[in-house]
Amino acid sequence: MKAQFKTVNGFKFERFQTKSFSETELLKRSKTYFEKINARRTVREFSDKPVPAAVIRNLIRAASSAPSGAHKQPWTFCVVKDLNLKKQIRIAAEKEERESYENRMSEEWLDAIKPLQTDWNKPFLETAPYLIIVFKHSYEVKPDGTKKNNYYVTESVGLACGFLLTAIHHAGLVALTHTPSPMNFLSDILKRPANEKPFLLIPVGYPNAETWVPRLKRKNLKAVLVEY
Ligand code: IYR
Repeated sequence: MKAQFKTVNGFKFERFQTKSFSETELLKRSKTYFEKINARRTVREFSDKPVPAAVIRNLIRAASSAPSGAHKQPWTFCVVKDLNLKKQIRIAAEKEERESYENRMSEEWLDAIKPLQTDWNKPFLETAPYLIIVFKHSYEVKPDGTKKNNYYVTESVGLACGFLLTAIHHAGLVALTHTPSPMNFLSDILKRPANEKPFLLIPVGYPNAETWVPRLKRKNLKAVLVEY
């Protein structure tokens, strides 16, 4: 298909065309994809088996293709492979997590995550070959030092993380959506500028040869869907 362009009020548009499938094909494709994505699990037991850096770069490309408010793409993906940095992150995260588990989280919260059997120990922060730390840009700084707004930043970065998780699963790797709290230590260790705030810490790699995950049930369609 030859590329087509037009100009609207001085702004360039390009023709977008996508393949049209029959209803039978739509049904089959949507079901196949559901089955594939439904097999994704959050994993906490990582193998230290290396993953090529080029794979991780493609995953970040996929994540960064997510829609964002005013197409600002208000995100940075920090990919940490360096063993010393991973160790620093583990030590800092475990310090915060220990304080959270022992003093900051309510009984109700601790009770809610009991089925996951997590605690403040985070060995995966060193075992996983990569840590992807996602930062959201609350605003941008122009070359002259003035601030420029971003829009729907949390929604946008949430979408990019969703894209990242599906890309990781599709590639055949596993991930953990880890939220050490508070996360400011990541800005310090990774020396991020003041307009970037840590959003999610995502260890990525292969699962352990023997990996166990909580036996969780997902809500059925009836519980999550309202048809009008
Ligand atoms: N952030 C802590 C605790 C934790 C909180 C929730 I909500 C979870 O779904 C799982 C864990 C941790 O990562 O251990």
